[in-house]
Amino acid sequence: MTERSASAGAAAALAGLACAEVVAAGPNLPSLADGVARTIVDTAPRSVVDLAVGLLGQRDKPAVRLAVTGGVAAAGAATGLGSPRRATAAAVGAAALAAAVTVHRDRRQPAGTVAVAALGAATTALALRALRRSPARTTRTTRAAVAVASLAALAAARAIRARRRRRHDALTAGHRPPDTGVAAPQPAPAAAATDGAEQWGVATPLFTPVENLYAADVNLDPPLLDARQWRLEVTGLVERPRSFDLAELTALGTVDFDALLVCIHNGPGDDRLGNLRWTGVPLARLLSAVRPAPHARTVVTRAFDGFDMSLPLTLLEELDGYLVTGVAGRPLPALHGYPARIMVPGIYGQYNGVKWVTQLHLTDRPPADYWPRRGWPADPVRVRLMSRIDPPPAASADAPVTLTGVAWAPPSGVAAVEVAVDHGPWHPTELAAELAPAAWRRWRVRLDLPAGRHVVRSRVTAATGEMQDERRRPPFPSGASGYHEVNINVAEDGGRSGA
Ligand SMILES: Nc1nc2c(c(=O)[nH]1)N[C@H]1C(S)=C(S)[C@@H](COP(=O)(O)O)O[C@H]1N2
Ligand SMILES: [Mo]
Repeated sequence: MTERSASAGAAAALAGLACAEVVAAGPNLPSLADGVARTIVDTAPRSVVDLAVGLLGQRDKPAVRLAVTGGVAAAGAATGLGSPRRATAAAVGAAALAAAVTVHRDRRQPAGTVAVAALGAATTALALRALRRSPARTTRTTRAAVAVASLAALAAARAIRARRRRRHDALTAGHRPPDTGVAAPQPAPAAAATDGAEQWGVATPLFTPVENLYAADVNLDPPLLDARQWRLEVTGLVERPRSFDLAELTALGTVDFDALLVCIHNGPGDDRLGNLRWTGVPLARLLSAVRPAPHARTVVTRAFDGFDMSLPLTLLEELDGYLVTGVAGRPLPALHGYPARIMVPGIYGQYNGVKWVTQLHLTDRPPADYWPRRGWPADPVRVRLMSRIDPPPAASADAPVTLTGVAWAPPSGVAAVEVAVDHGPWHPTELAAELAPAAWRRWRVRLDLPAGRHVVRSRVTAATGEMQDERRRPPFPSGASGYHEVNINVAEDGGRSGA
């Protein structure tokens, strides 16, 4: 006797998924769940992606994974209501589809990926058969237990992959004997790494710790590339097409530069940006080694994950671009593009090049890149100048309050930052020394504020004289804008008056 049951179907589908994920995680075969999730990322309308980033921020990836897991359970529930033969056919069909989209994304291990999918389908079919037998023997509790165990196994598979990534970063960061053949970036001449504001109590550090740098990309898990096999192909309209390994690239000469990386989704007050010291080969040097043809107009930067972005050569004459191999004195972490990424300070992250870069292709054709195909402008969008206020300290009316923050205006740099209280007049602030025009600049201001609740706004003026745009704009299509505002409650006297 078999019972047609949604809960048995859902539990069986989760068991199949968990089995596939655990088996794939061990030998580092691609994750089918991530393959499906990536397909969703690649095909979702631009407005849906924007909404997800806006609502979820850095939780976007766990959310997509959760959606896939939920989708598998729901599909299983529907399947559980059908006949056993149909249920098996549905499991095989879903697994085949998952394998196809996963292999399409990552072609490194097609046979292993198909085998994992087959295992998942078989597990689902067998589990469904077992769970659907006489309701007396397989109670709701059994089904719930199978579902819970499957979710635990999915978490374990994630933990295995997270551990592998940490090991990869530790290895490439040179924490182990250098038997990996990976060339660490050359130690660069020690430029001043201070802006003189260490004693100011600015909450935002001058340099963002790499571990705290936001991450944005279309992958569920970053690719873990082997620098010994990695190459950069320079192709298209060049006199000397060439393939470089990492050592050949760094032999062109690396420089250190301080610059912001800003996501186009970074709204007023947000944290989707970082200020770091990067190490890289100037693109000008790299391009002169291959000699672009006179009619070449654009460098298409292509990456291992299928992401691509075009940089007009005229833009590269105006802004310095780099092939980045290191950050904060170490090789790039996997999450941020190991072994190399392209960066052009002054334009937003999604335009300033690609992480895990594999190819630079010179062309005279118009761009047809990952995001422009989905509606974003094809021309690189410049970073908007902005000022951000640190969370205000506790304040009372009997002493001035010090507000601090950071402001940026790449590529020209910050000339002035001002603050206004309750829409009153603008007060100048004191600026820390400029690290680099493409970096952020810290500021502070002392204000005497009467007791009560106030709103403080800040704005920046660039070295070019351009002023920060007050208008609130969404990230699409040209970057979020608007003044950052914070509320501050000033107590009557020394905070003794209580709330
Ligand atoms: N290969 C690749 N490069 C990429 C992306 C991507 O999805 N794939 N995303 C871009 C986007 S949208 C941003 S904001 C920056 C983020 O870089 P980070 O993750 O190091 O902060 O990388 C850019 N480079
Ligand atoms: Mo981004």
